[in-house]
Amino acid sequence: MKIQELSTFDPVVDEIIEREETRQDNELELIASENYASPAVRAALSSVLTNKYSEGYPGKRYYGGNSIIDEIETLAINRVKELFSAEHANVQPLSGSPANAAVYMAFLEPGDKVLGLRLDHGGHLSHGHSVNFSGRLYNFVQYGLDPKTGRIDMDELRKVALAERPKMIVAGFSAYSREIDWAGFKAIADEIGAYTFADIAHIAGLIAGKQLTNPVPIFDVVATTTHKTLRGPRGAVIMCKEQFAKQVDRAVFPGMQGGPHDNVTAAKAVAFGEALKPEFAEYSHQTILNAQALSDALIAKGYSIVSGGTDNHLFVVDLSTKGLVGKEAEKALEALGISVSRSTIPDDPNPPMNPSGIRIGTPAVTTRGLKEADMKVVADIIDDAIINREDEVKLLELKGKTAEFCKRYPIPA
Ligand code: DSN
Repeated sequence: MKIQELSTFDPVVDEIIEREETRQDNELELIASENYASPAVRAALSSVLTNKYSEGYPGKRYYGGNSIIDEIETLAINRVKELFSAEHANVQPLSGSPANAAVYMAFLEPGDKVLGLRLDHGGHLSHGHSVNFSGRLYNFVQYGLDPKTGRIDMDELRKVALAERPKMIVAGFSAYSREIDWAGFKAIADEIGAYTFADIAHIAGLIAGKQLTNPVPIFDVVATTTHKTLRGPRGAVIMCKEQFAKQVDRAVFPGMQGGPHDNVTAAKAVAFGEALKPEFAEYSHQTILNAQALSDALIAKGYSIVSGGTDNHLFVVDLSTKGLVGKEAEKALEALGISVSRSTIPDDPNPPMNPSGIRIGTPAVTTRGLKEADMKVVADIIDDAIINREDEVKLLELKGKTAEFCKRYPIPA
C-alpha cells in the first residue's frame, strides 16, 4: 500500500500529530474506553477506501464502482458474525451513539417507554439522559444499582420492569465493573414482552476474547463500538437476530446515516481478524487480571472501589473517603502523565461535571504489555500523585518516573 509521508505535504499538521504521538508514548493511558489500535488497523484507516461513496449495502448500492467495497464490507460482516456468533451484523454505524440511535429507531417509535441504567450509576448518556437525544425522543425510565453492593439488583430491575412495562430494556454500561446476568435480563424482558438491547461498547473485546458471557445469542439486538477493548478503529457495529435484520439495516441507512466510511469498515475487518486470533483471548484475560490487580492495590492503600472490585477491564474509585473529587485527581494525574476520566459514583452528591470519583481502565496499558506486578507500581504512582496533588515539584518528579516506566513498555508498532 502506498502511504505518503504527511510531513512532506503538511508539516504543520504533521508536527501536531508528532507531538500527540510523543505524548501517547510517554504517558500512561488509564481511560477505560481507550486503546492503541494496531499498525494494521491504522494502515487500513489511511487507505484509499476513504475516497469512496457506497450508500446502501453489498450488492445494493446507490453508487457505481462498489464491487471491491462490497468485498471488504462482506468480509467485515462475516468476521464479526463469527466473532460473536451473530445471526446478522451491520458494520456501518459511525460510532456508539449513532449505533444506539439506529437501534432505537429500528425498534421504537418516538415516545415509547424504555428502561435503562441511570448515568450516575454507570449507564451512558445515550441510555436516556435528559440532555441526550435518547432522553428527549423516548420515554426512558431508569433502574439503579443496589446501594449496599454497588451491583445491579435484578429483583429491583424486575420490579421496575413489571411496574413500568417498557417496550425495550437496555442492558448497557460505561462505568460498571461487574459481570452482567444477560439471561436474567432476557427472562425479565420476556415476562413483559419487551425487546432486549445490550450495549456492550466497553466489554466487547472481553466477550470476543471469551472472558465474559456473550449476550449476542441471548438478546434481540446488541450494539458495540469497535475502538475500546476490541482495539479496532473508532466506529461501531450492530448485531441482531435474523428476524430484525431488515429493520436494523433500514434504520442505519437510510434512517440515520448516508455513506459508510469504507476505510473504517476495512479497519474494522482487520480488527475483527485480530480478535479472532488466540492471542486476543490472552490479551483480554490479561486486561482483566490487570484491572483486578490495580483495584486490589488501590484498596490496599485505603481507596474505596464501587462494588468492591471488578470482573472486567474497569472500576470506579469513590474518592469521597480520601477528601477530594474526581476532577482534582484527574488533574493531578494528568500533570504527571497519567490519563483517567472523572466519574460519578452511584447517587453522587456532586454534579456530573464535578463528580466524586474517577474511572480507571486497563485495556491500553495491557496492550503495552504491563502485567499484574506493574499494576502495583501504577497504584503507587496514583497514590503518590493524589497525596502530593498540591506539590508541583513532587508531581514533576513523578512525571519523570511515569515516562521512565513507559519507556520499558513501548506501544506496539
Ligand atoms: N465516551 C465513552 C466512555 O468513555 O465510556 C462512552 O461513550
